[in-house]
Amino acid sequence: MPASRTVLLTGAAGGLGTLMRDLLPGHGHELRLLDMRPVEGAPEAIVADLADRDALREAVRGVDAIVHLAGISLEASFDKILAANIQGTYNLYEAAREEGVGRVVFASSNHAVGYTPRPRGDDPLIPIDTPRRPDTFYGLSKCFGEDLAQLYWDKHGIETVSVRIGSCFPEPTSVRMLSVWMSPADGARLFHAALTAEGVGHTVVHGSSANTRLWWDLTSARALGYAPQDDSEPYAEKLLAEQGELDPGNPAHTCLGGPFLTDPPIWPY
Ligand code: NAI
Ligand code: 15L
Repeated sequence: MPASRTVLLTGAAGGLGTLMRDLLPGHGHELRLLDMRPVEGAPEAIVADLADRDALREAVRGVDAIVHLAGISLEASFDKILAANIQGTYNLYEAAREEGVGRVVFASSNHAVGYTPRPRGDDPLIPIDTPRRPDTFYGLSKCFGEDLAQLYWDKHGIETVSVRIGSCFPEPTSVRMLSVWMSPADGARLFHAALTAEGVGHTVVHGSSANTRLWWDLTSARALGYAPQDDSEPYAEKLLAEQGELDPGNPAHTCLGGPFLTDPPIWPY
């Protein structure tokens, strides 16, 4: 696949969308923006809900690929998750199919497998084929998105890289995040690799930096050409001094999904 030219970025007004709006053009991608909210500083952005199938069809027309970030990004009621993340992602794939878009990068999440115990000591890293163990309706919607991607590859030939993102923020803010943090610059590197690698079919990858305290295996991401440059370790001393080591007696500290395991979430995570 040639370096992609025009990419539709959904969720462009959100936290990750704002970071990627700045960073992806540096990798040679020209962005078309979409969100249900206006995108600050981008009056040309398409303001549309994922429920609006006509607007989605128009939005994807002529793009080479889609980076799909839009949706509810935390736990919510099943009805809300159903509308935005499940029906909305289906609507977007249908628009892609109707308009002949060949590649999607889907923002999946660690919460698709959030009940997976975190490795301790000499335990092996969590493999990419670890069984699904969603920790929320939110995580369940990411499982759906990954399966939808597989269906649209097998049945319609639309390729997807599903990125199970750890925590992509400017800095890690918790001891857990030392293990799952993806720096914004590495996020852009990974999305770029996912947009341009050849023959991905449907590939699932873990999305994080090359953290010293990594919990999961990055092999399938590296196979796309992703070469992470960052490590959360410089933040470790300060975060450990503030929050202490992870506590095996705290459910939010025992599994990959951290605070999403508890209701309400345990802070910090
Ligand atoms: P965010 O909540 O900041 O942004 C999501 C954006 O989607 C918002 O701007 C919102 O207006 C838009 N949106 C929500 N429902 C919509 C709808 N029905 N139609 C159109 N737009 C809609 O979330 P963030 O952090 O930017 O995450 C982006 C994506 O990456 C999400 O899908 C999230 O689940 C996923 N993700 C993010 C992680 C992170 O560390 N930031 C970790 C794992 C996954
Ligand atoms: C996610 O999936 C969320 O969208 C994000 O806001 C963070 O909570 C992240 O996971 C995380 O696990 O830290």
